[in-house]
Amino acid sequence: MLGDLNDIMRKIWEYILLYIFPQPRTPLILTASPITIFEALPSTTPSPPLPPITTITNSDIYDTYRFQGTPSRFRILVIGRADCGKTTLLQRVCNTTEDPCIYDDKSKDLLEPTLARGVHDINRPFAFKSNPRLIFHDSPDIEAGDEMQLQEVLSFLEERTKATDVNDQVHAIWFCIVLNNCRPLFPKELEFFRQKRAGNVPTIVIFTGFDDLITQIYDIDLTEHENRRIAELHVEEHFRRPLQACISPPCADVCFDDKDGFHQDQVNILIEKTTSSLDDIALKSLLISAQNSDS
Ligand SMILES: Nc1nc2c(ncn2[C@@H]2O[C@H](COP(=O)(O)OP(=O)(O)OP(=O)(O)O)[C@@H](O)[C@H]2O)c(=O)[nH]1
Ligand SMILES: [Mg+2]
Repeated sequence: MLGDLNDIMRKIWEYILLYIFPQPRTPLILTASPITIFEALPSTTPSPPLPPITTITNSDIYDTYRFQGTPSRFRILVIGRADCGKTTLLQRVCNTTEDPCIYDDKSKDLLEPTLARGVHDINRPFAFKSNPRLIFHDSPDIEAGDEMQLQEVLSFLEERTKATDVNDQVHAIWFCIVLNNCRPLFPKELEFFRQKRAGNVPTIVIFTGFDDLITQIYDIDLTEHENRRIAELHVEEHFRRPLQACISPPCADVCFDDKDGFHQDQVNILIEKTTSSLDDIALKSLLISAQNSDS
């Protein structure tokens, strides 16, 4: 009896698809048709519960949960090889030459400047006095040693994802990669982008040493502009494209070099790209005001 009804329903549905909505006609439409509701029903069930109009996914629940509270600190995880220019970058962002201070997560206070304690200990956040609302975590050098360093970074991200206070969550990752003609991407750098990471925190890649790359590939028969252009193509082919092909690619990237006079422009681009990669409006405005502020 139910089988007959199903046959009739299926024929009506196919007729509708064939003559009323001839294109596109995919098997997916058929499986999503009302017929499947009847098929799933045992004959004793009185009436089927109506399917929800909007399906709320785990990720929706997570997003709502993730951005609870009002952010007053913008937290950035900085990743990169040793000596790749992380501190230089952060000093430029904060427009300072001072040493960073350890940030105490409990008292929400800046402790004395101490370079040695803060740097490379991912669990010891630090900040600059000039921009105390920008909190940084410096990762261990993921390229050094074994798998431990990368695991430490991934575990740290997972842990911070569980934080209920929005201020304790990591809001962005700045991943520094040194541009080098001879050594493009390192295996563990690529590995980071090949992993599904907890929290889906937006990652911006900062290519440092663009000036060094130009020097490495410099051709005296070409103009300054042409050499720069070739360096840009090199970045595209050997760095940007392989990263974009990964399962968790960066949201954006920006090139940094040591040329005086360009620093502020580069910082502005980095802040703009980081802001664009954020979904939360409160975090966007916090980043902009925290970077500009000196209080
Ligand atoms: N040519 C060039 N040199 C740079 C650039 N960025 C940083 N440097 C230099 O690279 C050296 C290392 O910079 P740091 O900022 O100390 O690098 P770091 O990643 O913080 O180093 P560690 O904390 O020791 O891992 C310094 O001498 C910087 O002046 C860049 O874009 N181009
Ligand atoms: Mg440093």
